[in-house]
Amino acid sequence: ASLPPSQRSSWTSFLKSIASFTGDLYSLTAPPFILSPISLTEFPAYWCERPDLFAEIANGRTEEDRALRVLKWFISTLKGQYTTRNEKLGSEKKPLNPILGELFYGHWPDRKGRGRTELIVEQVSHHPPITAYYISNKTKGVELQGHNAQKTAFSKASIIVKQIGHAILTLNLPNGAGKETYLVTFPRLVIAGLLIASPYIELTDTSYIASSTGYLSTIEYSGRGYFSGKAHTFKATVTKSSINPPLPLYVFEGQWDTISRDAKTGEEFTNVTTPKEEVTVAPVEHQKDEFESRRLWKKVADGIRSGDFDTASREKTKIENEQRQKRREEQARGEKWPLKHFKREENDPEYEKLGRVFNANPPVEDRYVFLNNEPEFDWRE
Ligand code: HCR
Repeated sequence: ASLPPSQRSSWTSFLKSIASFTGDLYSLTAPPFILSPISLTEFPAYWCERPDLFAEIANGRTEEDRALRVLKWFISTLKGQYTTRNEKLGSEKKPLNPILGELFYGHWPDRKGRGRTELIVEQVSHHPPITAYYISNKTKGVELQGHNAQKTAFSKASIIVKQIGHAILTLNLPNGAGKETYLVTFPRLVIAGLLIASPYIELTDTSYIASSTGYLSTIEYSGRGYFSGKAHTFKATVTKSSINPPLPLYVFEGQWDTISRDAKTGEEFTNVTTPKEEVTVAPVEHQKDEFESRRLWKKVADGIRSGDFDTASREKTKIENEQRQKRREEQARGEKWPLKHFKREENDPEYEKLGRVFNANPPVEDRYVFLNNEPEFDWRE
């Protein structure tokens, strides 16, 4: 992909501003062609675009079986999380920077008894941007609660994104047999392709899934030019803490955007070459809350989609000014914006406990606890 000549100089100055910057990328003004009409509050939907795999975690017969199913679900989300914009919009793009209190609600319908899965997202901080989410399949007793933030740096013509935050997957076992929890951490991102103005994501380093049952999945990522030489490569090693030394019980290898296999048997582990299921969202005219993402950004998104960047930028400035005004008024009254669905807590005991297994860095993190106040999902497909 080559850069449209009219955008060349704005892209170059955008790159220069990134190179000399170490704050959050959202606040930088980017050239129009790199703008996405989608807000970052929509991103947590990527966790569940294979709702069958999410639901099937509950069907695991043993602790080991369930740990493998959690790993399979996680790996199968990566293609959606990190390649969707390239597939849909031509390259990675700059998402809309959510406002404080922005909401995104959605669901995946019940099909073939898998249960209905619901998604609740709230932007719990604007600066730095932090997105909290709660995803649940009540029929199967599977829940995911987490928050995401990012720290960015510039190195060797790429943007390096360290993901901050974590998610806890809870599995409520049937017949009151207790629950299992899984701490999920996130990989580091490299945004490459900047010099040709065609950004794409490669994953690097290591992420973990640590289970309360003692199973640990260590997932190493690499791209072109590393150990396999192939893009989007991973190697997941599953160990159990009670087995000492921690010999690998399983190793899965392959591409997170296509297929991976059990390294010993060659049996297929993940396959994301089949279509995924996008989240169902109420049409804007049925969205009740003015903070619901697609309703809030409608005029900006329409402008970006139709190439009317003047309108997009005017509407965006309007929203940003209103926000600034709100914050000033709150400050004058000595108040803080009340979150709707989440409550921040300084420490996540689950993170601290399960994180010890792999020496999580940092050793302590905050959490956003879901308040169990589901919106009225009264709009139905
Ligand atoms: C880094 C990024 C915003 C954050 C996005 C995250 C990390 C959010 C959490 C999701 O679970 C996974 C995810 C996927 C995206 O790849 C990642 C975005 C990629 C680009 C965007 C930057 C803020 C935009 C930089 C501008 C570019 C394209 C030059």
